[in-house]
Amino acid sequence: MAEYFVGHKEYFPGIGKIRCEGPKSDNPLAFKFYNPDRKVGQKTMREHLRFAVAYWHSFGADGTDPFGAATHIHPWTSDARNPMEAYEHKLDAAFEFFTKLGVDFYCFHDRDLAPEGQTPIESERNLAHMVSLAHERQKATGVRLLWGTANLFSHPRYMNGAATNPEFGVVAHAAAQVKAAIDATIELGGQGYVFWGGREGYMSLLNTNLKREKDHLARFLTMARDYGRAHGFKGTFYIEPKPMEPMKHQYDFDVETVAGFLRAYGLDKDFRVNIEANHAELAGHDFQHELETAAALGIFGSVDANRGDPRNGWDTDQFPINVYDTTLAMLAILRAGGFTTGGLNFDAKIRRNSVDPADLFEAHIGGMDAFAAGLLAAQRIIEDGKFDAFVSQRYSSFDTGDGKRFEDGRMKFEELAALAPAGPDVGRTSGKQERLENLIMQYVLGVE
Ligand code: XUL
Ligand code: CO
Repeated sequence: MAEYFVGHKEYFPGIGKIRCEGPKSDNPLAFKFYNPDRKVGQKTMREHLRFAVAYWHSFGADGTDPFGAATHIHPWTSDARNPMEAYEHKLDAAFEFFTKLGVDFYCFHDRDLAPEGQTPIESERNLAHMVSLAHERQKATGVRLLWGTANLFSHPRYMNGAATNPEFGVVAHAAAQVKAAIDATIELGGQGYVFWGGREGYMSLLNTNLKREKDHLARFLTMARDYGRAHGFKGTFYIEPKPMEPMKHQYDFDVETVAGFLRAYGLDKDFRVNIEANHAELAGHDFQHELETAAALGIFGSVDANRGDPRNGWDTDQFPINVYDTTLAMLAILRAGGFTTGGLNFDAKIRRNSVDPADLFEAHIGGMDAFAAGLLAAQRIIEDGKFDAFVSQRYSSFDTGDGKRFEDGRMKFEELAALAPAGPDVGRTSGKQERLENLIMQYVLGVE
């Protein structure tokens, strides 16, 4: 992979290509577990994990919070002579970062890449300009687009929703944005296109026609899908569930809700889910729960890899570091057959007081190591087969005889009722949770 910053201003001077130095390294700018070319089962780590950097958090966010102004002063913005040049420099900084870190993918919103214009046509022109530059940089470096999306939540016009807005004109505005963002994704060879409905929900039911809004959302998604397919988009459409924030209630609450919605409106063939760890937590679920639910429903697609803080109820978007969680996540992902068009996108941001350029590298290094270690542990769990053997045994009464006839639908309810066994010990089989938890600990701590 070419070192892209050559010939441009270097935005992360003093930081070179990040390499794997093994678990004992004390170099904060080295991988400890992520070794891209290491084979784990049939694939390399890089092929399994398909890491992506989120353009918005890494190059757009500036540390602003509801109580204070920006703390991250980006050189790629401050050295620009006009607004568009700032976006061009940001692109240079981003590709320098991708190549130094050694990730194969990135993800963006339309407005991360290019500024909004005075009219939809001007916005589209701005985006097209930046897309052509991004295309050149993709070709020069080999970095690819995991997915694109449209920001349908920041502009004030979307305060009452985008596709679910009670005013038709806003819905049309959202369509103009999504159309251009799908075009950009197609042009850049994006493997997916995400819909995150940040404002698709309500603040109060007193002013909301819930049924009409959901119908409009489905209508909008159907039209966008048809447009994408007609214009050559072969990738996966994803819905990213989130229960709330910024709205009090979002329609794409969690995986199960999204699955029901997709089926109700006949969208389940083209759409899968992009599951974010922090969103799972806000919905009151474990990350593993959302992944396994998606796999069970046949809609597992991609992951926004981050973590929340269990002590507070908002989307802190921190980098993932909990190897127990990443092990259970990778176990679910491997069992689902691994990623196809999806990957692990770090929808995560460094903290407001992380103001050194190296902090962005160290954050990603930690996230990549956490998932690499999780992958190693999960692969060993699968290869050893102890958990699978236990769970298979637990359900073995359905493998033959009456249990199998029940499972296959070859039994009447009366017959099932008549087969109720007598005796006090029926059902008194230990679930062995503690033994299994101890076993997980051995795999997690045995990573090498
Ligand atoms: C917001 C969020 C978004 C989506 C893309 O919580 O996760 O960044 O991932 O719009
Ligand atoms: Co996300």
